[in-house]
Formats: sequence, structure tokens, C-alpha cells
Amino acid sequence: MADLEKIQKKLKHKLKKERYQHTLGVMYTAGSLAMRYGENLEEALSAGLLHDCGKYPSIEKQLRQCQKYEIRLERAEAEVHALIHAKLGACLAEKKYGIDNPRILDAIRYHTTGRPDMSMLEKIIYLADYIEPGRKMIPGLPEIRKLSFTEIDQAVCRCAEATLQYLKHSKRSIDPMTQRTYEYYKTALK
Ligand code: DGI
Ligand code: FE
Ligand code: FE
Ligand code: FE
Repeated sequence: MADLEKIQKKLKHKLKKERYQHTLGVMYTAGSLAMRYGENLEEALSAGLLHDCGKYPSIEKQLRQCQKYEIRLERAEAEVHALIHAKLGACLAEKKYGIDNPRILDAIRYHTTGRPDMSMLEKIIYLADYIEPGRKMIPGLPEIRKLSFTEIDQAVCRCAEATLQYLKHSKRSIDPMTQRTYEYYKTALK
């Protein structure tokens, strides 16, 4: 636990106030889901706390840091700025926050797009990010919140579907992984 507190202090300085508040919301929500599904509590708290640690610098700086750490971004990824912080975050969690647990690093890496056949910890972070108490209310959110604690795969499917709808509606480019996450969970539930 001492480690978690240390990381918390460091992040509080780095992140903007709202982002830090969101981070705490995700940490505690991930903790609750870990209790529900019998996952390792400390791993869930750590992954929740660090999931957006790649988000503190500006996009320009995020891109520079990716170069510095030799993180390979597909062209589409470099163009879709919302996705950079997930890969960068996994790298910074390892290099700057001393996390060497690959389960935690993958949960950070895939928290924005999800991926097919996620581990329980990956699903927990993907959903906690979406449902934490500080998220502004959007249609369907109360149901996804409830589903997260009852039918986690259905919750993932609904979350991916809602994200795709939002991206289409706002005419943003869709990363293939975001699409694949939805397809996988839609098919898995049939
Ligand atoms: O970092 P957060 O804001 O807490 O949450 P996040 O990492 O899940 O990022 C959410 C944003 O990323 C949200 O506005 C949807 C967007 N996103 C997810 N998949 C894609 C995407 N944006 C684009 N353009 N393309 C995607 O495939
Ligand atoms: Fe994020
Ligand atoms: Fe998300
Ligand atoms: Fe987040």
C-alpha cells in the first residue's frame, strides 16, 4: 500500500485537478469491481490509479515522449490523439512509476480501445474508466453501471457500442481495435 500512496502523491502533482479526481474515481471503482469478481485488489487499485498517467502532457509532448521511449505508433494511432496516452501510459507506468506487472501494464495499454478477449483486470479498468462516479451523465450510463457489477461482458459490449456510436456521431476516425472489441463481445454474447 505504501507504494500506492507514493504514486498517488506523484500523480497529484502531475495531473490537472479534474484528471486527478477522475483517476481516484477510477481507482476506487476498479477496487469495487475487483472485490465483486475476486480479482487482485491491489492490482486493480494500481491500474486504476495509473491508467491515465500518460495524459498529463500536451499532445505534442505526448508524441515527443513516444519518440523518446521508442513507442511504435501506427499512423492511425498518431493521428487519433485520444489514443496516444494509453500506450504512453503503460510505458510511463513501467519506467517512471516502477510497475513491472504485465497484467497492470496491459490494463493501462488497452483501457481506451479495449481489445478482444480481455483479462478480467482489463475489463475492470475499461469499465471503471467509463462508469466512475465523476463521469458526466450520458444516456445509458446507469444501466452500464449496473451491468458492470452483474454481467461484466455485457457491460463491456454496451460500453464499446456506446463509444462507437459517439465516435460515429462526432465523425471521428475509429481505431480498428475499438471496432474489434465491440465485434468480439457482441459475438461472444450470442
Ligand atoms: O482518458 P479518458 O478520457 O478518461 O478516457 P479514455 O482513455 O477511454 O478516452 C476516451 C476517449 O477516447 C473518448 O472520447 C472516446 C475516445 N476513443 C476511444 N476509441 C476511439 C476513440 N477516439 C477515436 N478517435 N477513435 C477511437 O477508436
Ligand atoms: Fe484514458
Ligand atoms: Fe474509456
Ligand atoms: Fe480515464
